[in-house]
Amino acid sequence: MTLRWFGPTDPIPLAYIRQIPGVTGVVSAVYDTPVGDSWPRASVESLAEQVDAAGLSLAVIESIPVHEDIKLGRPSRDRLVDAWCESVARVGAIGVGVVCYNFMPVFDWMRSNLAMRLPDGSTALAFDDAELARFDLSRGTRDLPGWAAAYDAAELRALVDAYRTVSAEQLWENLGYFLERVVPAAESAGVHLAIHPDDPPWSIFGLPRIVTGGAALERLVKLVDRPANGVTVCTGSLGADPDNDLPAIIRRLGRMGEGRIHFMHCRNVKRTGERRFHETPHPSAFGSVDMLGVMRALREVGYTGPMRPDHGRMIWGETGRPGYGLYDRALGAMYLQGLWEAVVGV
Ligand code: DNO
Repeated sequence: MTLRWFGPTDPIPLAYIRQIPGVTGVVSAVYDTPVGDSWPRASVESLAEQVDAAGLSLAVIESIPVHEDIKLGRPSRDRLVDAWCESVARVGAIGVGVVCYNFMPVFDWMRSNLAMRLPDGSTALAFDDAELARFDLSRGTRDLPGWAAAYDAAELRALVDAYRTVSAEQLWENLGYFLERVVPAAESAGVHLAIHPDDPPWSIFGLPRIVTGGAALERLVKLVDRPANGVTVCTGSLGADPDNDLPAIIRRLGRMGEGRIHFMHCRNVKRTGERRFHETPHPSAFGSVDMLGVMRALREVGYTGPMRPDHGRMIWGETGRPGYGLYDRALGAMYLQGLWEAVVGV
Protein backbone atom coordinates (compact mmCIF):
# COMPACT_ATOMS: atom_id res chain seq x y z
CA MET A 1 0.00 0.00 0.00
CA THR A 2 1.38 3.39 -0.99
CA LEU A 3 0.42 7.05 -0.75
CA ARG A 4 1.19 9.88 -3.11
CA TRP A 5 3.49 12.61 -1.78
CA PHE A 6 4.17 15.82 -3.68
CA GLY A 7 7.72 16.32 -2.42
CA PRO A 8 9.05 18.75 0.17
CA THR A 9 6.37 21.36 -0.63
CA ASP A 10 3.56 18.90 0.18
CA PRO A 11 1.85 20.11 3.37
CA ILE A 12 1.63 16.49 4.48
CA PRO A 13 4.92 15.36 6.04
CA LEU A 14 6.29 11.92 5.28
CA ALA A 15 6.25 11.29 9.03
CA TYR A 16 2.43 11.40 8.92
CA ILE A 17 2.27 9.03 5.97
CA ARG A 18 4.48 6.63 7.94
CA GLN A 19 1.79 6.50 10.64
CA ILE A 20 -0.96 5.19 8.38
CA PRO A 21 -1.04 1.47 9.20
CA GLY A 22 0.24 -0.69 6.37
CA VAL A 23 1.43 2.14 4.14
CA THR A 24 5.05 1.34 3.33
CA GLY A 25 5.58 3.00 -0.02
CA VAL A 26 5.54 6.50 -1.41
CA VAL A 27 4.52 7.60 -4.88
CA SER A 28 6.27 10.79 -5.93
CA ALA A 29 8.21 12.66 -8.59
CA VAL A 30 10.88 15.28 -9.18
CA TYR A 31 8.94 18.51 -9.27
CA ASP A 32 11.58 21.16 -9.90
CA THR A 33 12.68 20.19 -13.40
CA PRO A 34 10.85 21.75 -16.38
CA VAL A 35 8.69 19.42 -18.48
CA GLY A 36 10.88 18.05 -21.27
CA ASP A 37 14.20 18.16 -19.42
CA SER A 38 15.71 14.97 -18.08
CA TRP A 39 15.72 14.60 -14.31
CA PRO A 40 19.13 15.23 -12.77
CA ARG A 41 20.57 12.24 -10.97
CA ALA A 42 21.05 14.30 -7.79
CA SER A 43 17.33 15.20 -7.70
CA VAL A 44 16.25 11.59 -8.09
CA GLU A 45 18.66 10.45 -5.40
CA SER A 46 17.65 13.18 -3.01
CA LEU A 47 13.99 12.27 -3.42
CA ALA A 48 14.71 8.64 -2.58
CA GLU A 49 16.88 9.64 0.39
CA GLN A 50 14.15 11.78 1.91
CA VAL A 51 11.65 8.94 1.57
CA ASP A 52 14.07 6.38 3.01
CA ALA A 53 14.93 8.66 5.93
CA ALA A 54 11.24 8.65 6.88
CA GLY A 55 11.21 4.85 7.06
CA LEU A 56 9.33 4.48 3.78
CA SER A 57 10.38 3.38 0.32
CA LEU A 58 10.01 5.16 -3.00
CA ALA A 59 7.80 2.63 -4.77
CA VAL A 60 6.49 4.42 -7.86
CA ILE A 61 7.32 7.51 -9.87
CA GLU A 62 4.15 9.39 -10.81
CA SER A 63 4.66 11.04 -13.21
CA ILE A 64 7.40 11.76 -15.65
CA PRO A 65 5.41 14.31 -17.67
CA VAL A 66 5.28 13.77 -21.43
CA HIS A 67 6.00 17.00 -23.33
CA GLU A 68 3.19 18.19 -25.63
CA ASP A 69 5.55 18.08 -28.66
CA ILE A 70 5.74 14.30 -28.24
CA LYS A 71 1.95 14.01 -28.19
CA LEU A 72 1.70 16.37 -31.16
CA GLY A 73 4.39 14.46 -33.08
CA ARG A 74 6.51 17.57 -33.65
CA PRO A 75 10.10 17.25 -34.90
CA SER A 76 11.54 18.14 -31.50
CA ARG A 77 10.04 14.94 -30.11
CA ASP A 78 13.18 12.85 -30.64
CA ARG A 79 15.20 15.01 -28.28
CA LEU A 80 12.34 15.03 -25.76
CA VAL A 81 11.87 11.28 -25.92
CA ASP A 82 15.60 10.83 -25.27
CA ALA A 83 15.30 13.05 -22.20
CA TRP A 84 12.32 11.01 -21.00
CA CYS A 85 14.33 7.81 -21.41
CA GLU A 86 17.18 9.35 -19.42
CA SER A 87 14.81 10.09 -16.54
CA VAL A 88 13.54 6.52 -16.67
CA ALA A 89 17.12 5.23 -16.56
CA ARG A 90 17.85 7.40 -13.52
CA VAL A 91 14.86 6.21 -11.53
CA GLY A 92 15.58 2.61 -12.53
CA ALA A 93 19.16 3.05 -11.31
CA ILE A 94 17.99 3.76 -7.77
CA GLY A 95 15.70 0.73 -7.80
CA VAL A 96 12.26 2.22 -8.50
CA GLY A 97 10.37 -0.36 -10.53
CA VAL A 98 7.28 1.50 -11.79
CA VAL A 99 6.79 4.75 -13.70
CA CYS A 100 3.26 6.09 -14.16
CA TYR A 101 2.63 8.63 -16.94
CA ASN A 102 -0.23 9.80 -19.11
CA PHE A 103 -0.81 10.77 -22.73
CA MET A 104 -3.64 13.29 -22.33
CA PRO A 105 -3.41 16.33 -24.62
CA VAL A 106 -2.87 19.65 -22.79
CA PHE A 107 -4.78 18.84 -19.62
CA ASP A 108 -4.20 16.09 -17.11
CA TRP A 109 -7.17 15.11 -14.91
CA MET A 110 -10.03 17.59 -15.17
CA ARG A 111 -12.92 18.53 -12.92
CA SER A 112 -15.52 21.28 -13.17
CA ASN A 113 -15.73 21.70 -9.38
CA LEU A 114 -12.89 21.11 -6.93
CA ALA A 115 -15.01 21.46 -3.81
CA MET A 116 -18.52 20.16 -4.27
CA ARG A 117 -20.26 19.94 -0.91
CA LEU A 118 -21.61 16.50 -0.01
CA PRO A 119 -24.52 16.02 2.42
CA ASP A 120 -22.13 15.12 5.28
CA GLY A 121 -20.40 18.51 5.00
CA SER A 122 -17.25 17.20 3.33
CA THR A 123 -16.19 18.41 -0.11
CA ALA A 124 -15.22 16.35 -3.13
CA LEU A 125 -14.07 16.82 -6.72
CA ALA A 126 -16.86 16.78 -9.28
CA PHE A 127 -17.25 16.76 -13.05
CA ASP A 128 -20.13 17.90 -15.20
CA ASP A 129 -19.63 18.15 -18.96
CA ALA A 130 -22.29 20.86 -19.23
CA GLU A 131 -20.53 22.96 -16.59
CA LEU A 132 -17.15 22.43 -18.24
CA ALA A 133 -18.53 23.81 -21.50
CA ARG A 134 -18.93 27.16 -19.73
CA PHE A 135 -15.23 27.33 -18.74
CA ASP A 136 -13.33 30.32 -20.05
CA LEU A 137 -10.04 29.11 -21.49
CA SER A 138 -9.06 32.66 -22.39
CA ARG A 139 -7.67 32.96 -18.86
CA GLY A 140 -5.11 30.21 -19.39
CA THR A 141 -4.98 27.44 -16.81
CA ARG A 142 -5.04 29.87 -13.89
CA ASP A 143 -8.46 28.76 -12.64
CA LEU A 144 -7.85 25.06 -13.23
CA PRO A 145 -6.26 22.33 -11.09
CA GLY A 146 -2.47 22.40 -10.73
CA TRP A 147 -0.73 19.81 -12.85
CA ALA A 148 2.83 19.56 -14.12
CA ALA A 149 2.41 22.38 -16.63
CA ALA A 150 0.61 25.73 -16.38
CA TYR A 151 -0.14 27.89 -19.39
CA ASP A 152 -0.98 31.53 -19.83
CA ALA A 153 -3.81 32.52 -22.17
CA ALA A 154 -1.72 32.79 -25.36
CA GLU A 155 0.17 29.53 -24.75
CA LEU A 156 -3.03 27.68 -24.04
CA ARG A 157 -4.72 28.98 -27.19
CA ALA A 158 -1.74 28.03 -29.35
CA LEU A 159 -1.59 24.57 -27.86
CA VAL A 160 -5.29 23.83 -28.18
CA ASP A 161 -5.13 25.10 -31.79
CA ALA A 162 -2.17 22.83 -32.54
CA TYR A 163 -4.32 19.81 -31.66
CA ARG A 164 -7.04 20.79 -34.15
CA THR A 165 -5.22 18.77 -36.81
CA VAL A 166 -4.46 15.80 -34.55
CA SER A 167 -7.14 13.15 -34.86
CA ALA A 168 -7.53 10.34 -32.35
CA GLU A 169 -5.81 8.00 -34.82
CA GLN A 170 -2.92 10.42 -35.21
CA LEU A 171 -2.60 10.57 -31.44
CA TRP A 172 -2.45 6.76 -31.35
CA GLU A 173 0.33 6.92 -33.91
CA ASN A 174 2.25 9.41 -31.82
CA LEU A 175 1.76 7.23 -28.75
CA GLY A 176 3.08 4.23 -30.69
CA TYR A 177 6.15 6.21 -31.78
CA PHE A 178 6.78 7.14 -28.16
CA LEU A 179 6.33 3.58 -26.86
CA GLU A 180 8.62 2.04 -29.48
CA ARG A 181 11.40 4.15 -28.04
CA VAL A 182 10.64 4.29 -24.33
CA VAL A 183 9.68 0.65 -23.72
CA PRO A 184 13.16 -0.70 -24.62
CA ALA A 185 14.72 2.01 -22.43
CA ALA A 186 12.43 1.04 -19.54
CA GLU A 187 13.28 -2.59 -20.04
CA SER A 188 16.98 -2.00 -19.75
CA ALA A 189 16.42 0.18 -16.69
CA GLY A 190 14.36 -2.54 -14.98
CA VAL A 191 11.28 -0.31 -14.96
CA HIS A 192 7.66 -1.14 -15.74
CA LEU A 193 5.75 1.64 -17.47
CA ALA A 194 2.16 2.15 -16.40
CA ILE A 195 0.08 4.55 -18.47
CA HIS A 196 -2.68 6.31 -16.57
CA PRO A 197 -6.10 6.30 -18.26
CA ASP A 198 -7.57 9.60 -19.35
CA ASP A 199 -9.59 11.29 -16.63
CA PRO A 200 -12.41 11.69 -17.43
CA PRO A 201 -12.27 9.01 -20.14
CA TRP A 202 -13.70 11.10 -22.99
CA SER A 203 -12.79 14.12 -25.08
CA ILE A 204 -12.84 17.53 -23.35
CA PHE A 205 -12.61 20.95 -25.01
CA GLY A 206 -12.67 19.18 -28.38
CA LEU A 207 -9.25 17.63 -27.73
CA PRO A 208 -8.65 13.99 -28.63
CA ARG A 209 -8.47 11.53 -25.73
CA ILE A 210 -7.70 7.90 -26.47
CA VAL A 211 -6.89 5.96 -23.28
CA THR A 212 -10.50 5.65 -22.28
CA GLY A 213 -11.39 2.03 -21.55
CA GLY A 214 -10.57 -1.67 -21.67
CA ALA A 215 -10.25 -1.93 -25.46
CA ALA A 216 -7.94 1.09 -25.59
CA LEU A 217 -5.74 -0.28 -22.80
CA GLU A 218 -5.44 -3.58 -24.63
CA ARG A 219 -4.60 -1.82 -27.88
CA LEU A 220 -1.92 0.10 -26.03
CA VAL A 221 -0.18 -2.89 -24.49
CA LYS A 222 -0.18 -4.64 -27.87
CA LEU A 223 1.45 -1.67 -29.59
CA VAL A 224 4.73 -2.79 -28.05
CA ASP A 225 4.00 -6.22 -26.69
CA ARG A 226 6.48 -6.38 -23.84
CA PRO A 227 5.97 -6.79 -20.07
CA ALA A 228 7.47 -3.33 -19.48
CA ASN A 229 4.60 -1.77 -21.45
CA GLY A 230 1.73 -1.79 -18.98
CA VAL A 231 -1.01 0.23 -17.39
CA THR A 232 -2.24 1.89 -14.24
CA VAL A 233 -5.80 0.78 -13.60
CA CYS A 234 -7.45 3.85 -12.11
CA THR A 235 -10.88 2.77 -10.88
CA GLY A 236 -12.10 6.35 -10.60
CA SER A 237 -11.04 7.46 -14.09
CA LEU A 238 -12.33 4.36 -15.87
CA GLY A 239 -15.32 4.12 -13.52
CA ALA A 240 -16.72 7.43 -14.72
CA ASP A 241 -17.87 5.62 -17.87
CA PRO A 242 -20.60 3.05 -17.13
CA ASP A 243 -19.41 0.95 -20.09
CA ASN A 244 -16.16 0.18 -18.32
CA ASP A 245 -16.58 -3.12 -16.47
CA LEU A 246 -13.66 -2.80 -14.04
CA PRO A 247 -13.34 -6.43 -12.85
CA ALA A 248 -13.49 -7.61 -16.49
CA ILE A 249 -10.83 -5.09 -17.53
CA ILE A 250 -8.59 -6.23 -14.68
CA ARG A 251 -9.04 -9.91 -15.56
CA ARG A 252 -8.13 -9.35 -19.20
CA LEU A 253 -5.13 -7.07 -18.67
CA GLY A 254 -3.93 -9.01 -15.67
CA ARG A 255 -3.78 -12.16 -17.76
CA MET A 256 -2.06 -10.67 -20.80
CA GLY A 257 1.56 -11.78 -21.03
CA GLU A 258 3.04 -11.79 -17.55
CA GLY A 259 0.36 -9.36 -16.46
CA ARG A 260 0.17 -5.82 -17.71
CA ILE A 261 -1.24 -4.06 -14.66
CA HIS A 262 1.70 -2.44 -12.92
CA PHE A 263 -0.06 0.04 -10.63
CA MET A 264 -3.50 0.44 -9.05
CA HIS A 265 -5.27 3.71 -8.24
CA CYS A 266 -8.33 2.97 -6.15
CA ARG A 267 -11.05 5.54 -5.72
CA ASN A 268 -14.79 5.68 -6.01
CA VAL A 269 -17.01 7.91 -8.12
CA LYS A 270 -20.75 8.29 -8.21
CA ARG A 271 -22.20 8.70 -11.68
CA THR A 272 -25.12 11.10 -11.54
CA GLY A 273 -25.95 11.60 -15.21
CA GLU A 274 -24.51 11.63 -18.70
CA ARG A 275 -20.83 12.59 -18.32
CA ARG A 276 -21.50 13.79 -14.83
CA PHE A 277 -20.05 12.37 -11.62
CA HIS A 278 -18.52 13.26 -8.30
CA GLU A 279 -15.98 11.57 -6.10
CA THR A 280 -17.09 9.80 -2.92
CA PRO A 281 -15.57 7.97 0.05
CA HIS A 282 -13.74 4.84 -1.11
CA PRO A 283 -16.19 2.09 0.01
CA SER A 284 -18.41 0.58 -2.68
CA ALA A 285 -21.63 1.62 -0.92
CA PHE A 286 -20.98 5.32 -1.60
CA GLY A 287 -20.40 5.27 -5.32
CA SER A 288 -20.67 3.40 -8.59
CA VAL A 289 -17.44 1.39 -8.28
CA ASP A 290 -17.62 -2.19 -6.99
CA MET A 291 -14.40 -2.07 -4.98
CA LEU A 292 -14.79 -5.61 -3.67
CA GLY A 293 -15.20 -6.84 -7.26
CA VAL A 294 -12.02 -4.95 -8.16
CA MET A 295 -10.08 -6.60 -5.32
CA ARG A 296 -11.40 -10.04 -6.17
CA ALA A 297 -10.34 -9.63 -9.79
CA LEU A 298 -6.88 -8.44 -8.72
CA ARG A 299 -6.53 -11.43 -6.47
CA GLU A 300 -7.62 -13.77 -9.28
CA VAL A 301 -4.94 -12.48 -11.64
CA GLY A 302 -2.32 -12.66 -8.89
CA TYR A 303 -1.68 -8.94 -8.67
CA THR A 304 1.20 -8.14 -6.33
CA GLY A 305 2.11 -4.61 -7.45
CA PRO A 306 1.69 -1.27 -5.72
CA MET A 307 -1.69 0.26 -5.00
CA ARG A 308 -2.70 3.63 -3.66
CA PRO A 309 -5.90 5.17 -2.47
CA ASP A 310 -6.54 7.89 -5.00
CA HIS A 311 -8.20 11.22 -4.33
CA GLY A 312 -9.94 11.73 -1.05
CA ARG A 313 -12.54 14.22 0.09
CA MET A 314 -11.67 17.11 2.35
CA ILE A 315 -12.91 16.17 5.82
CA TRP A 316 -12.41 17.21 9.44
CA GLY A 317 -11.61 20.79 8.50
CA GLU A 318 -8.57 19.89 6.43
CA THR A 319 -7.57 22.26 3.64
CA GLY A 320 -4.95 21.65 0.99
CA ARG A 321 -4.29 20.31 -2.45
CA PRO A 322 -7.62 19.28 -4.03
CA GLY A 323 -8.02 15.52 -3.81
CA TYR A 324 -4.82 15.06 -1.86
CA GLY A 325 -5.57 15.72 1.78
CA LEU A 326 -4.33 13.25 4.37
CA TYR A 327 -7.41 12.14 6.27
CA ASP A 328 -9.74 10.70 3.67
CA ARG A 329 -6.91 9.06 1.77
CA ALA A 330 -5.78 7.43 5.01
CA LEU A 331 -9.31 6.12 5.55
CA GLY A 332 -9.21 4.81 1.98
CA ALA A 333 -5.91 3.02 2.61
CA MET A 334 -7.44 1.27 5.61
CA TYR A 335 -10.58 0.23 3.75
CA LEU A 336 -8.61 -1.11 0.80
CA GLN A 337 -6.36 -3.13 3.10
CA GLY A 338 -9.43 -4.52 4.84
CA LEU A 339 -10.88 -5.69 1.56
CA TRP A 340 -7.56 -7.14 0.50
CA GLU A 341 -7.16 -9.04 3.76
CA ALA A 342 -10.61 -10.56 3.33
CA VAL A 343 -10.04 -11.44 -0.30
CA VAL A 344 -6.63 -12.99 0.28
CA GLY A 345 -7.97 -14.89 3.26
CA VAL A 346 -5.28 -14.30 5.85
C1 DNO B 1 -4.73 12.55 -10.53
C2 DNO B 1 -3.66 11.64 -10.95
C3 DNO B 1 -3.15 12.01 -12.31
C4 DNO B 1 -1.96 11.16 -12.67
C5 DNO B 1 -1.41 11.44 -14.03
C6 DNO B 1 -0.39 10.41 -14.38
O1 DNO B 1 -4.91 12.78 -9.39
O2 DNO B 1 -4.05 10.34 -10.89
O3 DNO B 1 -2.80 13.34 -12.32
O4 DNO B 1 -0.93 11.41 -11.76
O5 DNO B 1 -2.38 11.46 -14.98
O6 DNO B 1 0.44 10.91 -15.36
